[in-house]
Amino acid sequence: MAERGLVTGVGSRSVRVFVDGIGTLRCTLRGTLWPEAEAAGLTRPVAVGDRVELEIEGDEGAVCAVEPRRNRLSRQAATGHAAGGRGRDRDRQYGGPPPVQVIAANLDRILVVASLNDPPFRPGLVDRFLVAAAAEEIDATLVLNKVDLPGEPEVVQPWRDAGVHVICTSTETGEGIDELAPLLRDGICLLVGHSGVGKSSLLNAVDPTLKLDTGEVTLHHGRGRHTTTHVSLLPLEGGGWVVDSPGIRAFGLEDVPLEVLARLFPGFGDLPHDCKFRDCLHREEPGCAVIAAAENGTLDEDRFETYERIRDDLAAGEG
Ligand SMILES: Nc1nc2c(ncn2[C@@H]2O[C@H](COP(=O)(O)OP(=O)(O)OP(=O)(O)O)[C@@H](O)[C@H]2O)c(=O)[nH]1
Ligand SMILES: [Mg+2]
Ligand SMILES: [Zn+2]
Repeated sequence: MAERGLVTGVGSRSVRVFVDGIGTLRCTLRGTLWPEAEAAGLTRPVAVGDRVELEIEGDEGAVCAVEPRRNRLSRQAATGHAAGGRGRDRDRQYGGPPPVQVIAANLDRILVVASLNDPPFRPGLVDRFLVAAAAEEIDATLVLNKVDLPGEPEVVQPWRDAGVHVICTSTETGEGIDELAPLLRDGICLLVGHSGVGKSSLLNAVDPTLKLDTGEVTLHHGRGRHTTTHVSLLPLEGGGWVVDSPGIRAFGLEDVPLEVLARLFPGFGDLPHDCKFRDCLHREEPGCAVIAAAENGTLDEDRFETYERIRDDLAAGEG
């Protein structure tokens, strides 16, 4: 019997698929799916959020086809600093870019979670996620969590000024949870961010029946413990699906061409379209509207500096 289902978890040998009216099944993948994924430069044929066709036998299934993705959030598997440069060595050896790992597919919203403190707020990581969401035309919200801790919640003001939807939350005081909850009720929502910022805690605050594991940060020098180890799609009581993901320390933007970065960068608006050259990288080019705005103060200096840092990393092949 052929059915349609939604992928809720991906293991090394099998995947979990939710089928309406039946429930969640452990499924194998048909062998033909692997060479197709490899040809497309992907680490795996399926990702959480994928809609698939499957054959069911007893209480198990086999995925035979993956429906085209509406969008995806992905990153290059093991590359750059994270893998000690192995990615690029392999590049040279085998003559192809490292495969792309799709974190989740068919998303309606991405919540970029950061914390005010413990671990510290990291503007570069926030912007990388926001750019990746913009590149896939996925609605994004910046969630500043742990606002109960000492610090200055005004750190998010430049993103507010840039027109990014921002909410401030605390799972300790309950602040902002009422504002967060409705965002999770609509379709599939992915939470991403550094380990320890409180992604799983926020989901527990919205739906205590989830009972997700959460972990102390301070024990590991503010780096987070990587408590969540797998990407999983979870149904919320009262509607909506959420994807909890393991903390990510660095996030590359390999899919984003260098000359497109500024057009997707939060806060740059239409400025890059006013540059003299279409492929302007806003370095030292004559007639650059972005540099002019940074110089005359209409563009926030910190925003421009974060852009420069990400652009230069991208240019150096470090995502
Ligand atoms: N003070 C304070 N602590 C929080 C808040 N939210 C979460 N925490 C704590 O922060 C720590 C990490 O929370 P998690 O929910 O495990 O963080 P995570 O983002 O899921 O981390 P990974 O799964 O490792 O990616 C836990 O000790 C939580 O109790 C908050 O709003 N305020
Ligand atoms: Mg977690
Ligand atoms: Zn320019």
